[in-house]
Amino acid sequence: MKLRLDAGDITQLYVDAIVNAAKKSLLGGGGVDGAIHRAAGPELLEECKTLGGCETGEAKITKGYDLPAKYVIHTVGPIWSGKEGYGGDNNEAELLASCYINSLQLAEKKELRSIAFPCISTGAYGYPKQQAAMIAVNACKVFSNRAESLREIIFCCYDDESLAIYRQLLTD
Ligand code: AR6
Repeated sequence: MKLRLDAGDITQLYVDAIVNAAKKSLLGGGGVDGAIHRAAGPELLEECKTLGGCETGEAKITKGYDLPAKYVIHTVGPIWSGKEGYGGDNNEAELLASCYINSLQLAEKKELRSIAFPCISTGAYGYPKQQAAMIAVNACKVFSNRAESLREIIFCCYDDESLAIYRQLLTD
């Protein structure tokens, strides 16, 4: 099992599944969610409409349609409510870890080999980037010890700050 970094747009990746940092309705939005829906085409929204939304920390899977990725795993990250350095007050850390674990579990259930994550919750939802990255890497490392089908987990960093943070964490 390999954990690696990629810089840039997650919609361009040829992997079995890309993860979407979605909202509870699963009906599209801005940021990476908007980019994924644009690149996948309107059929993605049609399938999302049949899913009945998604709770924070949970995950649901759809096909990838026009994306190079075969599947999209939609997960809903927590909205940050704390102060930087003080932790969130509403279970944010546990919920963010659940996003990663539940997405990985869905990928295993479908016997996928590769999955790429964006930096969930660190855009519109305001989660401090360093704290979110530590949770992401830790959850994926723990999961990798019991992975069966998965061979590769990619952290897709869209901005330079996230890229630097993940580079540091993955070389530690
Ligand atoms: N590829 C990879 N990462 C990207 C891309 C891309 N094409 N575009 C943005 N990012 P955000 P959230 C990064 O705001 O904080 C949506 O409206 C971005 O730099 O997309 O979980 C949903 O519908 C950041 O590091 O997601 C929800 O309402 C990361 O993706 C809400 O935003 C996450 O930023 C979810 O907020």
